[in-house]
Amino acid sequence: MNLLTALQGGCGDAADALRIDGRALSREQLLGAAGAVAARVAGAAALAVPARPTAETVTAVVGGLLAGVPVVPLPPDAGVLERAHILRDSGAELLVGERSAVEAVAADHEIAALPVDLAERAPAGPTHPGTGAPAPERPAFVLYTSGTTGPPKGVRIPHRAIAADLDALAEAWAWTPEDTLVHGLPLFHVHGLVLGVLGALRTGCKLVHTGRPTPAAYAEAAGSLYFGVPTVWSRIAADQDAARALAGARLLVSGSAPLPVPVFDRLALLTGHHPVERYGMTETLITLSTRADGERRPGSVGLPVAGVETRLVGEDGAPVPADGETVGDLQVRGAPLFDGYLGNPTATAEAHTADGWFRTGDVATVGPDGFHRIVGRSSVDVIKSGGFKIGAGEVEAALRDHPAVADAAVVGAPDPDLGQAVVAFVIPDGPVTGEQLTAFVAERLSVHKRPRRVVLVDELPRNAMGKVLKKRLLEG
Ligand code: MCA
Ligand code: AMP
Repeated sequence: MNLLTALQGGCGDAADALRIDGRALSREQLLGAAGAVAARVAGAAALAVPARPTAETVTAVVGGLLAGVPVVPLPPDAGVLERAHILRDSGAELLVGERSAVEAVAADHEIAALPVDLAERAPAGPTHPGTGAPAPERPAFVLYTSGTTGPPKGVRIPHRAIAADLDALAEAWAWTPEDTLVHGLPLFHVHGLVLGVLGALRTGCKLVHTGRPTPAAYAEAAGSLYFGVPTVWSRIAADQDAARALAGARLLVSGSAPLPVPVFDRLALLTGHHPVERYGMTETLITLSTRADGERRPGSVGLPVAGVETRLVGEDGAPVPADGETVGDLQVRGAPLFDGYLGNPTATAEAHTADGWFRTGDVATVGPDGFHRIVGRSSVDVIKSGGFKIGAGEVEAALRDHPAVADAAVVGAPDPDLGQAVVAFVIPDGPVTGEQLTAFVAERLSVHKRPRRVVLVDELPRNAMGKVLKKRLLEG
């Protein structure tokens, strides 16, 4: 399946089709270097890419996709425990990307490093990998996502899911080759990587990656289409000059976490644009969105995108009324869905209903007009901070590994900048400081998973079954 149609189509190329990390590449240059990667990695079970936002990272990803080898992005700041888990669980046989990054990871793990050379070109001839087309059901990515407990699970995302979702989004957002897409999101999640990179390579629009998603960088990029998580948009809304500079854009798109209504309103005031809000998950890609040609209502994620169906069910499993008020568990099905957690059929089965719908774990309402509103998550143990999904259980387990920790409970406390901030309540078992525990977590997991605040306590509130009462921790 040709996922990257515009990249491979070769029409209308520009010298700066891709701008990232201070470099500009044409699509022809990218395709040439990625074709060389494809030739070298063909036949591997999977390849891991240390996903700093660079031209080498994009080339490594595209090389894997052309060769039909599943790509496993590694968060660049992943601590030892998280990195070892991802590499082992995914079965990645090669590390492909920037020389310094692949060599650093290979020094700690038993895996071969293959540095990307941007000057290299694909070998000529019709048989090199990349001229064929991987089967639609072949996994394009294995992306790691946190659940309520345990280490992150590998989500297998087939080529067909990505093609279907990007086409549905192009239709909903009137996304064309004339656009210049701007964002500064990480390249190890769906938002920055699938939408933010492959979206540009499939539609044929230019892409500017800003490195970090700062208001100043967004303002300077002069794009037409902007992607951001709510933390990015609220920082822009607080920076009048940066926000006003986006007035010339065509469409601002928010997702990965709820966009607060005051941020929506302020963006509308300063930029003149009502932002599109869309909803998705690693497992489902983007399933709901407001539209470029439709109403963009604050607090609403709109309608199912083409190829997606949704339903809301109550506790008894029966559908809830579409009255815009009654909340139900959101379930989805359709073309952009994943095809299972890698090596974990039990988790895959648990995530689906007997009649084949995926349980998102989010709670929502739907109105008579079909507009959806995400109300929250059914579990307090899944935290969204700055758009990153963080499993409370994973952070608690890391804290409990510290010799001076007797027990720990982690919650997502409301935070005006990050939506939720990771806060740890820890019962110490010896002298230890909050800073030491934060550093301990950062070393083992990713930087964004470390607690922003550690509260040392004598005991944790529990119910009669011994379960920690997290709601009480949040209130107190
Ligand atoms: C980070 N810092 C910390 C901590 N965490 N310091 C102390 N304690 C902590 N716990 C440091 C950073 O390392 C950095 O340090 C400094 O704080 C400020 O960093 P900055 O980048 O400004 O902000 P941030 O607060 O760390 O992050 C905000 C962010 C980030 C940039 C918005 O959260 C982000 O990139 N989010 C995007 C997440 C995303 O793409 N999710 C999509 C998931 P220093 O300056 O020294 O480095 S895919 C998905 O959800 C679905 C499919 C969907 O719907 O999209
Ligand atoms: P992830 O697993 O990182 O892909 O995160 C998916 C989760 O992000 C969803 O289950 C939602 O809880 C949340 N999410 C994504 N987009 C939105 C949105 N527009 N509004 C509210 N929550 C969102």
